[in-house]
Amino acid sequence: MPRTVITFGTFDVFHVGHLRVIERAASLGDRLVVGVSADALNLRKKGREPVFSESERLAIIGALRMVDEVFVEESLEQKREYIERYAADVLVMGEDWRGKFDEFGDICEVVYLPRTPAISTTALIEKISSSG
Ligand code: C2G
Repeated sequence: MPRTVITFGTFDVFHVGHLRVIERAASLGDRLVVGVSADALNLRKKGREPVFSESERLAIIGALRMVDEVFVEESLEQKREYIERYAADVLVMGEDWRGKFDEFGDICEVVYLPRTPAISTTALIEKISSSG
């Protein structure tokens, strides 16, 4: 049976930290499904619009060769539904979410991966906006 991995993220202003987590998630199974946060979810969660729209972020993630399928993550509360819909065997999240999704351990394996140090969308936005 092929092993399906699912992961979630905003992936705004795509950078190498995003690439590394997707590569590591893909290496844990045979098929990788990625839920990309909806613009509305982002606004609720972070209080600002992403730089790249949901359709742009979806296009970028979907074009990666490690990614087999992408979908829009409409709400954080639907995780169980998404795991079941895509028949995921493994849920991968960055360690900033450690402990938050342990409840899904009854239907899949839950893995938290370390973040790539010293890079973030917020830091990039600040760097770009102060470079002009
Ligand atoms: N990431 C990383 N290293 C960084 C930055 C990000 O490993 N330096 C990882 C995060 O841990 C996460 C993924 O990249 O696994 C996407 O990060 P975000 O876009 O910040 O995702 P987030 O807004 O936390 O959305 O359902 C949960 C949300 O959709 C997660």
